[in-house]
Amino acid sequence: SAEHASHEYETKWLRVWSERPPVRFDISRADPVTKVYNLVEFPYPSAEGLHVGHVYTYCGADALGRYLSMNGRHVFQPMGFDSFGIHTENYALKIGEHPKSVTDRATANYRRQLGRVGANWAWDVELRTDDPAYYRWTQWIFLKLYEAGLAEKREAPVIWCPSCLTVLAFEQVDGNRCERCGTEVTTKVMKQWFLRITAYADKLLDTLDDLDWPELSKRLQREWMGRSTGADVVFEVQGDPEVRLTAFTTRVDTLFGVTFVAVAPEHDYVKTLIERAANGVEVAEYVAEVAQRVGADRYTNIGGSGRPGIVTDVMAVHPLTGRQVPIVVADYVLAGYGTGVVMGVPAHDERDHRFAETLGLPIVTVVAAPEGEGVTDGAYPGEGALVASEEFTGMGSAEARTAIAAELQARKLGGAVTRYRLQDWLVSRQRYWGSPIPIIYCDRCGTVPVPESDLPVELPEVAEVRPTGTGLSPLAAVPEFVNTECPSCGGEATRETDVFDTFVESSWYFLRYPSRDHTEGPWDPEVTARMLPVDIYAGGREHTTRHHLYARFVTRALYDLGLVPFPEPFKRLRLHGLLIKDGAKMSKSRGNVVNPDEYIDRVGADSLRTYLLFCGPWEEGGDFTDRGLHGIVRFNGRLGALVRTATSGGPGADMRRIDRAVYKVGKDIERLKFNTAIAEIMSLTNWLRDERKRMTADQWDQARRTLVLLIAPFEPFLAEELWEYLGGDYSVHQQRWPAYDPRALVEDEVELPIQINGKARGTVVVPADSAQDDVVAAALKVNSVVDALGGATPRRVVYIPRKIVNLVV
Ligand code: ANZ
Ligand code: ZN
Repeated sequence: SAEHASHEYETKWLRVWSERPPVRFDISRADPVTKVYNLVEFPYPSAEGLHVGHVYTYCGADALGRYLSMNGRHVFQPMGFDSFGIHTENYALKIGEHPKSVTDRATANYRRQLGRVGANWAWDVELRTDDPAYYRWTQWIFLKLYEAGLAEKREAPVIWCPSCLTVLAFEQVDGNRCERCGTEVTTKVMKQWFLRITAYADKLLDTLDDLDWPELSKRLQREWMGRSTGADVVFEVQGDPEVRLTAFTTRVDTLFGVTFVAVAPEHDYVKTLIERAANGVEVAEYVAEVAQRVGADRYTNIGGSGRPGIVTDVMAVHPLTGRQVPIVVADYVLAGYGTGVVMGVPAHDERDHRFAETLGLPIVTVVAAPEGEGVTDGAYPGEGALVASEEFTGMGSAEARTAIAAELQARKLGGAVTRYRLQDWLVSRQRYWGSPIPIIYCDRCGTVPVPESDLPVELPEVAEVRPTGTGLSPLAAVPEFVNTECPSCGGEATRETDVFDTFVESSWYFLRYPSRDHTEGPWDPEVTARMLPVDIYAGGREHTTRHHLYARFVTRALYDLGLVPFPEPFKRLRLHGLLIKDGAKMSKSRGNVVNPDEYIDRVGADSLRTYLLFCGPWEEGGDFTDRGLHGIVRFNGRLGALVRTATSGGPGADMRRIDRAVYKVGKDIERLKFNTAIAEIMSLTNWLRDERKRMTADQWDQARRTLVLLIAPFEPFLAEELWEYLGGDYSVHQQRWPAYDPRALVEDEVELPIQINGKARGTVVVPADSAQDDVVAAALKVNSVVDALGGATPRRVVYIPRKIVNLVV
């Protein structure tokens, strides 16, 4: 078709560029001042191939990279594959193929697609996370964290995906569904490997402010980590001197209103309750019921299906009054937050109120609502003066919080604490397609890390990779893998059989790219010092509380261990907006997913790239319509034809319009406002078409070269083709970004007559829209005016913009 013929040159230039790369990044010569580490999120190679959302991210980053490169920066733009993980494995299982061969095929397809897009990837350092040469170092990093006490295996309530048959990290649950497969999750108590990200909560929170990141990312990370200052309150248990239940509260001022103590169904103490309570059987049934129950209400207690909880006859002792209150098991208490125990204050907390009302527990008001302040759902959650609170009565809430926390502290029954919503990062998975966790268990020596010289622990090639659902990974059924020798005593020992979640692999991949072939360690310290941190990272907002957070944590921990010389991995983070198709979210079920291959076949990569960046502000997203895309195809046709038009040689034109465009396009690209940059190029193109005949031959030559340079970041193929047509040196991508004359940015200048007391005394040339003060200052420097004034200062000024300035003395 005509459309097809119009972009045939793309294939030609791909070939030429691969034989003679126009811009090549030389790591050995990179210096920290001129290098730009321009990182994009690497994809996991799925069977569906590259998604247009990837292309959207990548062409924005590539346009910026090409622009910076034309401005003399050395731009490092690596690409790789996040090739381990449940996603690939689930697909492999579905089609009955081994994950390795699925991954190989998908990776090859991605590489082909990524190539067609025309981005300037540093393919010479491509990496794959399922490569033993890569995950060897993932294991190494894990062992460093283990030595530092930041990795531990412990029993805890964890989230289980009944379809993926593995545990998940808290971060991998979206609205109570598994992030990978969409199935509703349940909870289980299991022994798992955790990375202690909570130990870094303060550091990760406190350094957020200084990052050049979108405010949205900072806010979401802050909320996710959820620092909350409050108090721990210890309740002793009647008749069980061994046990102390610690509740976390942000409202210790309401302590005298406690009428029950609620524990999470997964809390350790529930086992004892089942034995001790008169209704222990009922408690056991309830716990089993909650574990089976799925749905958002389990975590938010909104809508609350099923019973809200069970009241027992086991009593807790109030730490200040000594009064007894019942211990209850309630589903609204989360096992993973705070201490998993809540002091129930039904008069002042809505959830406690609902619970007390349903189960007939007393409600005791201890904070007086100020006149006119509303009560919601029966509770008054606000602050005020304390009532019925012994010696604290009459104090305001804030004052009471300090005083009561101090009293608890003095009695060794609690005190002020800071807690976080953030939980430790669960990294073990009961699956096959991941890096083995480099740990050995020995009956005599306990938990023994695999010695560095034995890394990597390679993932064995096995035929049966199906998850077992028993809580053990398929590797547990491979005796040759499991049975080993204890590195410490040489006796019989067994290997850990769980594998790492893929987020562990992606938490450090950016450290590896510049040192990809380094074999002495995960990175070459000398190269790292020159190449990192990442200067700009482009990606999606779905990673804010997962990948971006994990990468910050791992980098920070490595920094504290002296292994990298910087605490933050990504100086600047930029997130692309959501791309929609014809006004609707793209999804397979709607059948409106834009397939980049199809579109590149039809209109070429240049038009697709340019349209993606034109259809909306990159950071906000845009609406992709085929009509809009064809507008770009037609524009490219007109632009090509215009550049190929010779001039007859006119009398000469005012060329300042071009300087202004050069300036604006550059500024817009720097701010990632690609859409307005492209709009400016379009407007310039129209102007050139109208003005061409007036230009001299030299002017026209200059003008069309400039136009071709301006499109180079967006349309690398068309720019190369037209540059060659104009007889430019190979390649357009080795050219400098055009210079502009800053004087041309000033819109028009005018020559103003200067009068003194109504008499003409000279003229001054000023920008047309100058302010009065600037005009007067300029006028007072004109020789004839200085003479005429003879040292006098004007009393009054009459300034009519663009017309006249009259000085009255
Ligand atoms: C008593 C109380 C009285 C509370 C009152 C609130 C108002 P943030 O700000 O999110 O940290 N809480 C503590 N641990 C919990 C858990 N594991 N599951 C569910 N709820 C839990 O919230 C802290 C408050 O959430 C705590 O303060 C506790 O309820 C509840 F008038 O304690 B409060
Ligand atoms: Zn041993």
